[in-house]
Amino acid sequence: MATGATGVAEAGAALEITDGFHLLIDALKLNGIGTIYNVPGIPITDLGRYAQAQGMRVISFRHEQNAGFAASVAGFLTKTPGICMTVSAPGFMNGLTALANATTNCWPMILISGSSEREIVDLAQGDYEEMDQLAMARPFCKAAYRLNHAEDIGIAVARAIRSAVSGRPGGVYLDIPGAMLGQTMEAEAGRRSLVKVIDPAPKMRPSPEAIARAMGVLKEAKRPLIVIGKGAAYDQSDDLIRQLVEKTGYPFLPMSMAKGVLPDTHPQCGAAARSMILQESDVVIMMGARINWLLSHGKGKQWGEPGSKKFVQIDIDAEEMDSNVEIAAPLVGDVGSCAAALIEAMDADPVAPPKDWLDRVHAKAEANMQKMSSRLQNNNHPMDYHAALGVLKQAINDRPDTILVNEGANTLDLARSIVNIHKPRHRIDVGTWGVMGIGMGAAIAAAVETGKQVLAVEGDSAFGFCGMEVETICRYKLPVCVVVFNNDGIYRGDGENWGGGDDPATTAFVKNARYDMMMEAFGGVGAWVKTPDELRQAVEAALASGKPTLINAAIDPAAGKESGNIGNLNPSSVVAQALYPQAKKTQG
Ligand code: ADP
Ligand code: TPW
Ligand code: MG
Repeated sequence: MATGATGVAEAGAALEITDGFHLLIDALKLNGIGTIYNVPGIPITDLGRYAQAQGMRVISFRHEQNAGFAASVAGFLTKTPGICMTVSAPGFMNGLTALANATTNCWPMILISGSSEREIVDLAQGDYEEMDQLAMARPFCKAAYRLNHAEDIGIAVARAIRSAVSGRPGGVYLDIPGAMLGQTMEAEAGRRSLVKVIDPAPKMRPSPEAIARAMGVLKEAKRPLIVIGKGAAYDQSDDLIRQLVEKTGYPFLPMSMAKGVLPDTHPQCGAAARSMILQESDVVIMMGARINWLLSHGKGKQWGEPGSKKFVQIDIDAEEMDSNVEIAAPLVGDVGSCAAALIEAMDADPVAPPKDWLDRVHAKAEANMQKMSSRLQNNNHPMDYHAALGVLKQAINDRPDTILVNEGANTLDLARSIVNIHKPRHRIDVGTWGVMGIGMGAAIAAAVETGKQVLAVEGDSAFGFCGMEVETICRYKLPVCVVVFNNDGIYRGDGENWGGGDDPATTAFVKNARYDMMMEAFGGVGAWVKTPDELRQAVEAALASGKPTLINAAIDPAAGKESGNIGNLNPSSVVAQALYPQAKKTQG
């Protein structure tokens, strides 16, 4: 008999009690959370079972890091914290990387971990999976709380949700001592103890003075630019962003996970003229994008003459302003409210669309795209990245509802610039840290949260960090097609052992590895393809069928570059060139 969350019928009399397990489930459900990304074990095995019995979707993973990545991506996609649930010490630690990554990316997530007996942990008496998890978690998240009493569950969950989504979103840790889950309470008192969070992420409107200041800067602009970041994608005010961009007539540049907020094919998209617009623009509106390493900290050659730019920055977090360069006009608020206020100001006092500038950006973008287009159709043998990505670009153009997940080095950098995205939040990648291993968690979360088809384009190394989750994809029958760009290694597959020994190069993998057979091992579809035509057929079949599929795409081991587009970030050794003749190949 189903017990229901709040009542256990005993000996015919309705003994209305509830317990920590069920209060936690009820608290999550009350706040609109319907999915848990989980790896079972003591003390949370039954929590997962009960959650499933109570109508929640519980997706059990093979490794907590992937469950955590999935939760964080669910948070990005839905503006509701994704929930990752783990066991104590080792499971908790495995989830912690994802929690830290969520915080770094400003994605809301809650890591709920079971923990051992407080009294034993605090006296370091060696409990099962003993660890002071609360203390460990603190530096890696926005907030960390421990729940000692079942009657506090309602308020603790409310606090965790609000901490995760309000202001700048991020990761929150909730520590659940196992004993607490079994505590009982009178059901009615339990119901009353639950808290529904009202307005968890209140709108933050910029002040009229701040808008006037920004308008003053925009009025002077000759070569303006709008940089759209994943904070804007997260905000979901897609219509307002489009209105603002179109009203200004300014070219825009999407950061990687903001591709699709406006379609990459939009006439004002300047992505294909990136170098030129970054260098030559005189006023830049940063919209939910930090001026961090991904934008060379707003300095250096990439940004043209020092002092040649003024920045208007829209961000929910006031502390982000002036983090790297002076911000002439800070707009502290949510993207939607700031965009609406700017639109209103421009309705009253229009800015002139910079036609000549936009024409120049167009011309440059066209020329660059032209140069690229023939490379995308090459038939080189072995297949190179460009030919393979030409096929995937077409596949996404044909099915713009497909969510693209992307990780690797060359696989990431080239796919980001080649594959157009047409809809908001339809590209998920390695984010601010450039973390490898997010791919399968992201693909699973995207499929679960949206019900849409997912295409995960993975470097063979990147895939290795999370590949076991293909079993999860098969088990839950998710519409995920994984394409592994198999170049036999990290960056390239043709590395040598610089000491001349028998061990393989540090960056090389087994040649001709059959990743496709991993998917087949669990009942999914596998394909090993070596030409663009074979790839096209396999992708078509996968996207048309929605079946879990892994396409192992053989890529020329010599086609990639060391570290993809960011080889310049590798530290250099002054003696390497003299010591190792091979260093020339990777270090130029
Ligand atoms: P990207 O990597 O795409 O450049 P970042 O992750 O560096 O983007 O920046 C995202 C920024 O967006 C963060 O500074 C964050 O504070 C901000 N942000 C997050 N949510 C919102 C929101 N709803 N409105 C405004 N800014 C937001
Ligand atoms: C958690 C360092 C950055 S990119 C990469 C590694 C290991 C793999 C690149 O090879 P791949 O792609 O995926 O085969 P390709 O097309 O260039 O061959 N550990 C973590 N994160 C990062 N970023 C690394 C290591 C890294
Ligand atoms: Mg590789």
